[in-house]
Amino acid sequence: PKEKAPFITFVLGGPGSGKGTQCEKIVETFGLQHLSAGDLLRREIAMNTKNGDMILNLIKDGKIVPSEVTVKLIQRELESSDSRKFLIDGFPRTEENRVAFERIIRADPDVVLFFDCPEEEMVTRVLNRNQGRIDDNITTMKKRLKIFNGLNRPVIDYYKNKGKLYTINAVGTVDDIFQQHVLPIFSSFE
Ligand code: UP5
Ligand code: MG
Repeated sequence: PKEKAPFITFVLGGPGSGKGTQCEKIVETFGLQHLSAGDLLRREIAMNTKNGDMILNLIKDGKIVPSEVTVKLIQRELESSDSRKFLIDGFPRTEENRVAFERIIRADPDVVLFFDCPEEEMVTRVLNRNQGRIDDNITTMKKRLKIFNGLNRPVIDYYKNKGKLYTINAVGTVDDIFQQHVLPIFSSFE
């Protein structure tokens, strides 16, 4: 018998909007598996795989890694997991990413979260993070914001039109954002 399709949530929002932070809280409470596209790409750099150098050069410049590469990394994680519920964080970043996911994975997200955060707040958060990310500097951050506004906004609009988008006000404390905005969404799916 064919297995039931997994429950997929895409987690979108600008750089530093709090996607990763809120995903950790969702994992703690609801036990979904967290797949951060950025983390998967950074792991390729760290492991020096054949695409590692190419990925590093794109991330350094805030640019988008070719869809094929990112989707294959996500596919590997989905297929090797025992989980049936996934948070895919920071993907799809472009319409081309979205179409590649649909074509290769043959699945659609059930839910799309959008962490809506003012630019100046995102800049402050990213520049204060201090975890040694090569793209956490003001020059790259400006490029990341530009690419977010130009390429990711159309993806967000696409899911809004499909009725799948939950826009979350990403300003406030981590716990308040989770309790007030994120928790009710996932509670309704339990
Ligand atoms: N913080 C979090 N919440 C806070 C709050 N409510 N109040 C105050 N501070 C808060 O948070 C960022 C910082 O803010 C942290 O220090 C946190 O403690 C604090 P975080 O949860 O990390 O935010 P997040 O939205 O995850 O920010 P991140 O920088 O990870 O977002 P990006 O979308 O820029 O990064 P990502 O890793 O997804 O992508 C990096 C690069 O990889 C991209 O620029 C691109 O080059 C490449 N990429 C692709 O090419 N394709 C992909 O599909 C994905 C990535
Ligand atoms: Mg992140």
